[in-house]
Amino acid sequence: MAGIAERKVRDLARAITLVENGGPDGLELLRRLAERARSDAERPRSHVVGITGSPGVGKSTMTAALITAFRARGQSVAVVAVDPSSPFSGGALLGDRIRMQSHSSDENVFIRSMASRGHLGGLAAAAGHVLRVLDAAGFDVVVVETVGVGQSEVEVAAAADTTIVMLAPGMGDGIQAAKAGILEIGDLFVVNKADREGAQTTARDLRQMISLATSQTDDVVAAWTPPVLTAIASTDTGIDDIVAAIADHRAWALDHGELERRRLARAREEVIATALGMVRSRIEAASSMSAFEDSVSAVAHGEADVHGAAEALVDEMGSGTGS
Ligand SMILES: Nc1nc2c(ncn2[C@@H]2O[C@H](COP(=O)(O)OP(=O)(O)O)[C@@H](O)[C@H]2O)c(=O)[nH]1
Ligand SMILES: [Mg+2]
Repeated sequence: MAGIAERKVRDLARAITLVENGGPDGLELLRRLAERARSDAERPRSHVVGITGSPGVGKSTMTAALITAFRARGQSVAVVAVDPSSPFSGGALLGDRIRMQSHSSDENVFIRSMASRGHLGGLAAAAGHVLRVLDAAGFDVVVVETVGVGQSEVEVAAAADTTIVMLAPGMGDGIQAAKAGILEIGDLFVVNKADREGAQTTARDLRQMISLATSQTDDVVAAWTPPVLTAIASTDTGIDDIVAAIADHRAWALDHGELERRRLARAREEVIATALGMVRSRIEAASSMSAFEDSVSAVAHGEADVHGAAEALVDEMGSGTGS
């Protein structure tokens, strides 16, 4: 734990692997981090920026551009890239890492990729744990890049303090966004690849859809109208406006209790998912006992009822020591 506050890459990487796995050692580390956080409750918290959108819209390129912009403002940045295609975090997103390599020698930049599958308590819990470590490390900004395809990836992005939905022209993306329910989660929309034809049309369509959606909400005064910006991530064009919009949203969310509401929602999900992971591993431990096999056999042969067998398993689990 010693090196986390100093942002030592090796210690951070090790800590993240521990909490990501969701095992007892990781939970113990989280307990110690929470203990230390309590003694320093006034410290500034990381601002979590979620970036989501279809594969290829330019999320990683945008993330790299944002790192440069935040660093130029003296802010430290951590990136968590969630890749749904790879079950191994070690091998995920190699291309992204290479692309972001220009920042690799800077101790105020930390980049980590994370597989979206294979976590004991699910992706939301694992991502929540990872964010806790990065927060303890004192990063000013944490960018979470997720592919907006799977429900759990979208949920992770939506749980951010500020969520950026990225689109690109000519992919029918505006309509796709509406269909995928991505329209509701964006605090800020970026139409990237503005060097290509159709970017302004896509932006206009989006604005129309957003104004339609926000005109239907009753809380007009408090409502945030998500801005739609255009950018060319590959040439660092439009990045300053995005950084400014992130700051605007943060200020609004702070003022309207939205930041607090999201942090509560995130913590709630994390606690429930972690508890489910614990229950699952206890059930697995209890179900490996021979008494369980006997009761399964009895259920299969109609000699016992499912409910009774499940109850016995739960009782056994409760008395077990698995965690
Ligand atoms: N023309 C153009 N290409 C871009 C832009 N931003 C990113 N790209 C390219 O689009 C491809 C996909 O980008 P990437 O950042 O990997 O997308 P991701 O899958 O959303 O992370 C890469 O070849 C980028 O170089 C842009 O603004 N304009
Ligand atoms: Mg990417």
